[in-house]
Amino acid sequence: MDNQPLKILEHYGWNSVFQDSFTPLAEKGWIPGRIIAHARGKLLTVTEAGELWCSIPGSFGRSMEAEGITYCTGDWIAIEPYQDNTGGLIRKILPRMTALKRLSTGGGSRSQLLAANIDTVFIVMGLDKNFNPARAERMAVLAWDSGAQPVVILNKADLVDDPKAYTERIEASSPGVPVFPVSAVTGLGTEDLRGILSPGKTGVFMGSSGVGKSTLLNTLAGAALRKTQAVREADGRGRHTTSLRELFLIPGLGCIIDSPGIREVGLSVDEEGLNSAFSDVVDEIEALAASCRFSDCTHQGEPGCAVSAALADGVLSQERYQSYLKLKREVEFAASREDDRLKREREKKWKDIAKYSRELKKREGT
Ligand SMILES: Nc1nc2c(ncn2[C@@H]2O[C@H](COP(=O)(O)OP(=O)(O)O)[C@@H](O)[C@H]2O)c(=O)[nH]1
Ligand SMILES: [Mg+2]
Ligand SMILES: [Zn+2]
Repeated sequence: MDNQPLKILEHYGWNSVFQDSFTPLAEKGWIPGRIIAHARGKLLTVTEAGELWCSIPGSFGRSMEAEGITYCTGDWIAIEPYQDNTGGLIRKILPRMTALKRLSTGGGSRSQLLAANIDTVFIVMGLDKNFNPARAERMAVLAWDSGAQPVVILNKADLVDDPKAYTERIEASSPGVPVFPVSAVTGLGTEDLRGILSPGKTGVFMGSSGVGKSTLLNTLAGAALRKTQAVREADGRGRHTTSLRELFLIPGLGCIIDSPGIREVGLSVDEEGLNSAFSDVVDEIEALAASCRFSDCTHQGEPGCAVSAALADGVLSQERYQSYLKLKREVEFAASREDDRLKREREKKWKDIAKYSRELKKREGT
């Protein structure tokens, strides 16, 4: 291609590979679009004509379920637009170039898929209390597995004396993964990050809540695209004020997916991570539990359960509650596995010690 300016969709990553798989679909009058957010079974997409909300036809939903496939932010899809262009229907998910998934814990659930068609996975850690080379390593495994290039961002470098020391530890434990110490607040090191993406490329932020992903997005964009935690606390309206959009186009830089749902789920989610990810659900359950008939109610169908009533009334989101329970089971499962592993290690250690002392005795005997 010569120096034609990029079309909108090309800025969003549209290329000849997607075009090839789309060509036969264009004949049906369908148009291509990229999912930039989804909520309550509706997809917000960007198309050559601008943003378009798409619905999922029942038949499509059923066939996705049957085939065990799902959509996620970053997917390219074929859309059948309504006559009046006020929306459309998703008709096909185009084959993905890459897909970031959480580690499979068995069973093909729809929440396994985190982001699609990404070039770079930015593993974001905070140099406050969030630094953990082992965790970076596990996240890098997920990233490599997705087909994208992992990059570690050590944010909040303004808070430590010697960022280089942290950089070296990651470089030692995660070979082949570039490491960037930055500060989203002072801007330190963020210029170096700009070289990673380019127009048409997509990165995704992965990392615990509070490490500064949204702040970094805003710093890179030079605009407040995403509300940050401090802002959210200040405006007193809680998490509901965050924008729905998850995939952001930063002119001249590329696209970045900043999704509250992508922390590090499926790695070693701990109780704390679970509670912070679902603080809204946890708070609501806690408040509701006071009205349950039984003080030791497990909210699993007991009579007079306020949580069940809230779910039935739609006061508590069924979808969110279910994903909370699912992750909670995962946490419990991971914890029990970890216990087993520690137990085995302990047993092996004692066996080794016993063997060693037998050998010592033998040697002494000779
Ligand atoms: N000192 C310092 N604080 C930061 C930096 N980046 C973000 N923060 C703060 O960390 C908190 C969480 O940031 P946020 O972007 O909401 O984190 P997210 O949950 O990963 O999106 C906010 O209070 C930010 O101001 C940084 O580079 N240095
Ligand atoms: Mg955020
Ligand atoms: Zn209950």
